[in-house]
Amino acid sequence: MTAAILVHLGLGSNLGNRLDFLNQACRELESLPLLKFRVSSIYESEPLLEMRQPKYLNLVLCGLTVLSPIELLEKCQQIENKLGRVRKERWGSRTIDLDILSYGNEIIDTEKLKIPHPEIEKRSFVLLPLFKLSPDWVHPESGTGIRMLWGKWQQTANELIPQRLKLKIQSS
Ligand code: A4P
Ligand code: MG
Repeated sequence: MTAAILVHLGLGSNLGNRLDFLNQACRELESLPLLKFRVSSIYESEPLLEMRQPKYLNLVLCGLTVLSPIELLEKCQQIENKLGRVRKERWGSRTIDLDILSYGNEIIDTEKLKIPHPEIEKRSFVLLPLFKLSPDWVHPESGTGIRMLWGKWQQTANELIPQRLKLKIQSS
């Protein structure tokens, strides 16, 4: 039997009914299935690089999967398409964005898939929910714990910290 792997995913939405898109994406991901599914609080964050875009709702979730990394990426892209994501420009507005943050301790560096996600350390909307959800998470490449990574971001970045909202994901 294939061993199940713990994966962490980052979700973001900044178009339309953002909460609804996050809810739908969570429902789809949980039924992949992702076992022992857990989800962080929902945070509102400013778009990266002060792009002229609506604010994002972001969250991080985790669960156990028997899918391979590529199979998981394909499932994520199918869910993005199903929820009406249109790809126009890199970092453009989107109904839903699903990024694989980590897949166990694996390091993958291909054109199609980079794990851990290369931008984790720079992104407060990933670091903060990841820290709250899985405080023991360790970056597979650097071996640095999430507490340290989040502390470092707060010392060095000159950006607003994402705001935790009282909104909740409806469990399926
Ligand atoms: N890809 C490679 N590695 C991965 C991975 N680990 N997870 C490839 C998911 N996809 C991965 O992604 C482009 C390609 O990346 C995919 O075809 C896949 O093969 P995409 O989702 O089509 O394009 P994108 O999302 O516009 O590009 P990218 O580089 O993934 O952007 P990000 O990093 O997702 O940034 N501001 C706030 N506040 N909150 C946000 O959530 N998100 C973005 C998008 C910009 N600004 C934001 C937020
Ligand atoms: Mg993406």
